[in-house]
Amino acid sequence: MARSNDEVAALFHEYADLISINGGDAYKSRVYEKAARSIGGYHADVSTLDVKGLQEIPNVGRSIAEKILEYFRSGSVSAVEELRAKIPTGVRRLTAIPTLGPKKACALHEELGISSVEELADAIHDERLRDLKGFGPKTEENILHGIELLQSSGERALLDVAMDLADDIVTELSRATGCQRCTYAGSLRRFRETIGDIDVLAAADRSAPVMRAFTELPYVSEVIAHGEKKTSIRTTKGLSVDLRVVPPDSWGAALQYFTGSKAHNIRTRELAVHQKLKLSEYGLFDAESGKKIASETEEDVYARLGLPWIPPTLREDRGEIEAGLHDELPDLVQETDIRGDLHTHTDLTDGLAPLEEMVAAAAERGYAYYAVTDHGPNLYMQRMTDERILAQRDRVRELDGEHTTRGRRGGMRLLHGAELNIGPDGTVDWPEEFLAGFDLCVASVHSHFNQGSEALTRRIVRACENPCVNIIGHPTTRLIGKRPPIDADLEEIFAACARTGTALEINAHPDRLDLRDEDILRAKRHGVKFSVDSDAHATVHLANMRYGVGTAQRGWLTRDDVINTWPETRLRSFLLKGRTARRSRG
Ligand code: DGT
Ligand code: CA
Ligand code: CA
Ligand code: ZN
Repeated sequence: MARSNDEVAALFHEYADLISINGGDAYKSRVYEKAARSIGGYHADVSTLDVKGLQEIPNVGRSIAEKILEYFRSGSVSAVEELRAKIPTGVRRLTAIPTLGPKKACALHEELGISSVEELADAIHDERLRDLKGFGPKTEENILHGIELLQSSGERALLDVAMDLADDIVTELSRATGCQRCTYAGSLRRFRETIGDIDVLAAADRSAPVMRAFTELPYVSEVIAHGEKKTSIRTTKGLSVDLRVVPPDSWGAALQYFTGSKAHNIRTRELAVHQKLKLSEYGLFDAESGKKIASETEEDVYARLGLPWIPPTLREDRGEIEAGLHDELPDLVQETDIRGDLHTHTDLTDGLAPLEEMVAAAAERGYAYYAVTDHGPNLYMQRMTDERILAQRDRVRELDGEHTTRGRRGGMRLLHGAELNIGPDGTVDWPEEFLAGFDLCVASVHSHFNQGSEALTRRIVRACENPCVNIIGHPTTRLIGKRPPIDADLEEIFAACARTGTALEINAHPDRLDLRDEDILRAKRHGVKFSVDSDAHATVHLANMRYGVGTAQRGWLTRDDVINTWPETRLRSFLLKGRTARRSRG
């Protein structure tokens, strides 16, 4: 995806925040908020558009279009700079706390002179917030929670941010003189949910030209270390990148080493020692004679240790070594196995693109089926009505099978669904008679995150017991670095899913990745099935599927575990759930 769109979106999000911090009008702030979302989800690269082209983006008018042009012309937008200058950096630092809004941040700065996250934490512990209007013990607890989240996510980047950058670096370095191979390794190759730093590996006989190409990348803000074997840089966005250049014949050993994880490497090294071998980033050697035994490919290295090649997403020392030794590694689900997306939105609710565009983009991805699941009426701001959803259903039926995807007989099948809201008591938007008219229903929690554990658990179990609910969307509702997972009893929910034939979603949005890998592993033991979905609100989000599949792999899932890899007939019979029994009885 075009990075310039993300840049401009981030700038306008900040501008919207600055407007509210400054006590500006809420309407204006919302206008920029909306524009930011539209730009982030727009299919064309905004840096290539003129004033007219820019105004074709939903929610972008002339004045916003001009600010975008100004940004690409001069590197900044004067209106944004003016507000930045007005607001003390201390206040801006405070708004980095995900649970603290701009108004409260301002009050803290003005009333108590607090201008850093640390000062705020101290003030809460000294109970100095108690006297401020609008700050109760509950607010304090929320703020402390936010500070914890902020500090635990630390400097780690979200997966998509790191991946976009790494893809770009690998493309650039591959063009450098003498570069024979280049790829990313480390946590990124393992698809961890957040990335500490990017590790890039290149193979070349002479490292200097590759190192030079690296330090000359346009977004390098600082060269931290510069050497023959390893160079480290920091980018303008604050992310660090390590590049190692190795001789072509040690490629496999180096890739194995720098992919990690550290825990996995320790285990592979132990295996080597037991066989009187020595494993390092240079190769696998005979411990006594020092003779090199394997190094060119990862497959060679693993084979000489008595292991099959282990997929990077499994390399966390969670049993993959034992499984490998017994030839019991799972046949992991791949992105190419995915036949369709089962949770997506259109502009009928909070999506950015009309139905026709979403469907065309899905067909472009080669899907055999595709579900449209806009929000039900209980998220009141979405203004859904029975008439509107039924009108959408008619349109979906008309488009069903109309897109023929390359290499497939017959057209892409469309499923008409909805994303229901699981209310505080576990009920959902529509009565069963109405729900039975949908091909599938996703149901998710969107509010009341702080109910007690028992109430939260009962709430989701009740949704599972609804015969029309097929998938629990973003099951723990966490937002990485922003909102913790809800405190429900997951084991009980997993058991309910398995018992009722309800799938759990692996939401592929890089802010969510929900369920997370460890929970997937636990759920799988209960026999739960999963649906890997993009939850796309724009055509460009459909491509987030790769992060969902990576997460599914980290949870050891195979095709059989993932319902949207199944042929359409098997999927449809899973989706009937309790509805058949009800129909034949009734
Ligand atoms: P990150 O950057 O925190 O997201 O996680 P990684 O896994 O990318 O860690 P990083 O960048 O420190 O190191 C890259 C890989 O290099 C790591 O996955 C395994 C390998 N490695 C680094 N330090 C050690 C070490 O002390 N021992 C062993 N065996 N391997 C190491
Ligand atoms: Ca790393
Ligand atoms: Ca590193
Ligand atoms: Zn959704």
